Amino acid sequence: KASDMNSILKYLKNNRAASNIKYFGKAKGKNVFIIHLESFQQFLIDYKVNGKEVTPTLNKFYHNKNTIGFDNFYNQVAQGKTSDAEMMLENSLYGLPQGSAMTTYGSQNTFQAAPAILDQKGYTTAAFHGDVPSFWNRDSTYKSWGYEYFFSSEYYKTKPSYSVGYGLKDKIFFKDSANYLQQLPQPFYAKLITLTNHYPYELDKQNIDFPATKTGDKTVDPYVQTAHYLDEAFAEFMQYLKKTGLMDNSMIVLYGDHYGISNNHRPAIAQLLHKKTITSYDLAQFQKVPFMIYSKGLKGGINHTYGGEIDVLPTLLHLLGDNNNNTIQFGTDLLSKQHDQRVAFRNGDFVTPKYTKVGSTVYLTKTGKKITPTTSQQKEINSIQNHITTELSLSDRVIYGDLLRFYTPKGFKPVDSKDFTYKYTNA
Ligand code: GP9
Ligand code: MN
Repeated sequence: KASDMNSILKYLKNNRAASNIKYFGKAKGKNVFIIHLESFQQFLIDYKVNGKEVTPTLNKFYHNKNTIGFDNFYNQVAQGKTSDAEMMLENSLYGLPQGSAMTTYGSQNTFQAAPAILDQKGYTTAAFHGDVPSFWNRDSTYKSWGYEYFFSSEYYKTKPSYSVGYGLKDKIFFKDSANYLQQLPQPFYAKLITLTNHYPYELDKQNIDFPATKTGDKTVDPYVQTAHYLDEAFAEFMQYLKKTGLMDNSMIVLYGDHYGISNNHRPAIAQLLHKKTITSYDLAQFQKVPFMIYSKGLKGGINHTYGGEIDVLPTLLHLLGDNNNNTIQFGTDLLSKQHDQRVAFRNGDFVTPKYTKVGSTVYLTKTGKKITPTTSQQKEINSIQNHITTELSLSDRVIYGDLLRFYTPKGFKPVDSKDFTYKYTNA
């Protein structure tokens, strides 16, 4: 019902975070790259195997003086995995408690997604991915989100040796994507979704350039090898960005979508983290993924703010100089002084700078110590829980009820997905 929108608008009005004058508009007018690091966890950053960094290029990028690198940023996906991450990143709406919102609602729902917002500010918008267009219903969903171009596997030259697992190997993917990027009118918003660092972390012999870990868990041990390959692929892409000057006139955003090593591998995780045992607290903290924003001239550094994938869109819009005052977005700008540091997991668990709650157990976030809450702590925890539950259910109501069709932010033109075909005409 149209009236359902009112309670959501009211809730969001009370939960807005104003932009931070130190960062607002600092990347205005620049191209935007969103680089999706498949199954990439934060623990890999600066991680070493046999004294060698797994991802030297990403590490350097993370520590670059013009990069803001977040070290308390969590993935918040559920069953929709990659698609949940995409939904949060580009809409600031949560994925659903079950299934994938892109699959179930991507075709028919109304969205006010990043590509549509930026298209209306004069950006060219394009998504790149080396898998078939129908995976996670991307071909349809991207039209609802306003993507002008979707370069899926159909747009890339393929040979059996070019692919592994779900699709194109990352090095070939980045190299061939450059041919299309070259032709996009600037400024553009380009999202590149990598693939090789995906379970089961397979790679052909000639591309293996790093030792596997030795936990003895066959699912876990090759993870660092494909992560290293992804790092090399990114290094090659950076060379291209530097050579073409894109490095200087773009904001480059990197993020990991979700875990690569699932909770079913506790003994191996313990070995990787050099711990005796792994608690539920450790597993919650293991859900951290990278989030980095590079833009030449930006004041970088490691930022310890707690946040997650839901917060990306408001953060980026402020950096691009968009006040973003009346959109339906559930996250808040990570760089805002009013940013909300209560991070929701999709099952209702949460992390805040003070508490980490898993099931009915509460830990102190700083130390990992399990607590029996005092009366006043319990009050605080209940109020966080109440907030988390409300936020998740309001976001779900937007998607289940297709509520965005009843509300168009001022200055925004609704997307007509029929405007897009993604037919390859350039052959
Ligand atoms: C497939 C890829 C993988 O195209 O994005 O999705 P995931 O299995 O990680 O959800
Ligand atoms: Mn994924």
